[in-house]
Amino acid sequence: MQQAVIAATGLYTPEQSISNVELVEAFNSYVERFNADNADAIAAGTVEALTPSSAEFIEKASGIKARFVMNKSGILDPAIMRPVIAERPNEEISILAEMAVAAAREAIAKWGKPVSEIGAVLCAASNMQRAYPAMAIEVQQALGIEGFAFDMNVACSSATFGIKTAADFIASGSAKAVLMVNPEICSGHLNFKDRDSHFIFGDVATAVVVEAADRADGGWDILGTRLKTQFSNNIRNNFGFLNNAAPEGIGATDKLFVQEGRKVFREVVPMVSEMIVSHAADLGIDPTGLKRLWLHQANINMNAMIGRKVLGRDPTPEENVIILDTYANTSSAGSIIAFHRANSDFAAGDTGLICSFGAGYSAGTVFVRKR
Ligand code: CO8
Repeated sequence: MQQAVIAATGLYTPEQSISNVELVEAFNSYVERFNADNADAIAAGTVEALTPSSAEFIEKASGIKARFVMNKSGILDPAIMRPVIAERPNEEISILAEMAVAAAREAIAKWGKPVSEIGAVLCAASNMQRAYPAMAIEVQQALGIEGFAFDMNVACSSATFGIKTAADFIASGSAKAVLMVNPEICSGHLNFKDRDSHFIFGDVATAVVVEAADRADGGWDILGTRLKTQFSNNIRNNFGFLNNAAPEGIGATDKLFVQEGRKVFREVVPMVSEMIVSHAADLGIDPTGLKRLWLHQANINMNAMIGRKVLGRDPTPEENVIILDTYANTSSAGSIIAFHRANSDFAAGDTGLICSFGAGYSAGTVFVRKR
């Protein structure tokens, strides 16, 4: 069976960023306006007054200080409160594919081989721009790659599921190299009028080239991959192709991201910690000896708890990489941004873990060793 290697990664970061203070200022203006417009109904008890948000709460509860976005002006306009992204004609590359291509170009340039060696493209992300044609096929076309391509969605766990799928294609001989991209415009499905979640997500794209070990010059041996899913209603987005058939139409808020954040925290931390420890044991890896954790980036306190359970001590900032302070939760891309930005000090033989977790529930572990 042919082993697989992570050969290179790439990152596309949007130009615009929103700080917590800016986000909260816009939200609180919206709240003030809503409460003033509905003063009579609020006084009569038929409408509930909205409560302001706070930048201090956001940073303390999540570790997020800022997020990158594709459109800042719409999100920060209290009369709009959503990104405004113009639809493009079919002849033009779509915005999600464009972000993915930018990240892929960096990964391919670092890899240093011609795209003719890539046999498959996977677009693994939480939200696709459209049902079809696949984003992955658009990326394939833009980069001049032959072979096959398809989209896959496992919410925040999409990237580890994508790496596993790529490694399996290599093991079975379906492709010699696979490009996996994770474009995320999370702001497009975030309810910026919801105090509990308006701060959580940001936009970004990442890319990973996975290659057969016998052809790879360097990179990272994939020592083992494991996937897990367990149904939960605690993170949902009911947007879908049947919305148009629903009696109430498309506008309901459950067609955007909703979650029971506390329950997610409580249930996902033990599930993921146990999964990492048992996968490490099955691979003969001592988890306390891992040099680095590149975990999914949803909440800094969650990552600290998982890090402590896996390493058996309080991890140092170098051991447990945090990028959510400036990127927020970027869904599938989070653990790949962390890996991309914090692996250059690894020596041959050093071992680390890429791990993602999120809606489904879903979780994926990818143990890697520097070649
Ligand atoms: N400002 C001020 N106060 C607030 C705010 C706010 N914005 N929001 C809530 N509060 C208040 C609450 O009212 C509450 O007050 P009280 O105690 O008086 O009732 C208090 O703060 C505490 O509220 P919470 O219990 O909600 O706060 P937590 O401490 O639990 O923190 C978090 C909330 C940060 C959401 C936390 O629960 C968390 O991070 N949980 C884990 C979430 C997670 O990992 N989710 C995974 C989602 S990602 C995924 O898989 C989906 C992928 C799809 C992506 C698509 C893009 C849209």
